[in-house]
Amino acid sequence: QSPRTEWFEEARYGMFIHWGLYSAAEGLWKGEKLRYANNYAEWIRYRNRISKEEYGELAKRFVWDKINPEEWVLLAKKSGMKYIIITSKHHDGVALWDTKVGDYSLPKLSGTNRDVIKEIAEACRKHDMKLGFYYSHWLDWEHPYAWDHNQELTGYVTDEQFNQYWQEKAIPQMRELLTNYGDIAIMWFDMWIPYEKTIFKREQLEQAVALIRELQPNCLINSRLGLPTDAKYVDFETLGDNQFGTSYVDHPWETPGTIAHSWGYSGQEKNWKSSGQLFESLISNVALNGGFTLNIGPRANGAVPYESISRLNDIGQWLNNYGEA
Ligand code: JFZ
Repeated sequence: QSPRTEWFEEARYGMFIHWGLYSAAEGLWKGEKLRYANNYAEWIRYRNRISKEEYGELAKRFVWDKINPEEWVLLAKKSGMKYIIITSKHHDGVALWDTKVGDYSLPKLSGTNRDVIKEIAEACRKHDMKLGFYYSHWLDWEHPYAWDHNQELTGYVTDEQFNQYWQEKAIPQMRELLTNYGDIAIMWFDMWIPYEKTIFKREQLEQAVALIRELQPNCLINSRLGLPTDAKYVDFETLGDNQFGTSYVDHPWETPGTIAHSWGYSGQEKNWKSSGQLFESLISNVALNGGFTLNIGPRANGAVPYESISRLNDIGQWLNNYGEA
């Protein structure tokens, strides 16, 4: 086991944050609910076939004088969470930070000089919280040469074209994230099928590993990068969403979980899990040497839904009273 992962094996409980243009849609597009019942709110551009231009308009709905990432950090801290992973770029291709790679970013689309990634990085440093970035490396519905697994939005893409996306957008953007925001604890990738079944070449994924090792030698890489799970590439395993451990595992692992259904904010959520259920998920994973990364989906004004805050508080209170550090 590498010393890199030591803190992660102690941490066990972290906060996932899904926040982006989709948060402003709130699971509705022009009065129409997400197509396909039971779909994720952060997939609305894809599911409801929204054009890039119209989707970009959602950026106008962000309420900048209310948005304060430090509040998310304080909520995590108070809830007993030891790290935060935020969607620096989700499948929609929108960079939350002030990227110099292209102009498809939240700051540029909403005409603000605020850089939420910079702010959360500063708040994490201030409050002694580890920070990780979710970066959607294979799906990017904005770049014409990136991939969408059904080739419905981007159309058919050749190997050469995909490599152009990789070299001109993904790699340079990851370089920015790993250069400009201080210590990054985790790069969290999200390709849930083996790379051989995708357009990726092994060398391209190895290029990402080399970049991360070069710029941030302590940064952990999760298994959804897509390379075979061998310690050289993968620091911890990410199970399927909301899938929990069934037996003791010897290497570091975690489950990413939601409090209701969607990851991004949806006004349509009905079935919120109980505090007890979520707590049981945490405890059962920890008992099997795993961890739990529990998601919140703040709204476009930065507010975290009451349902999420109350459940985080319940778990946090127990941890603060009875949990061993
Ligand atoms: C992916 C994303 O598509 C989703 O929007 C969210 O970001 C989530 C954390 O990850 O969705 C998945 C990924 C993997 C599985 C299911 C949904 N899986 O392995 O079962």
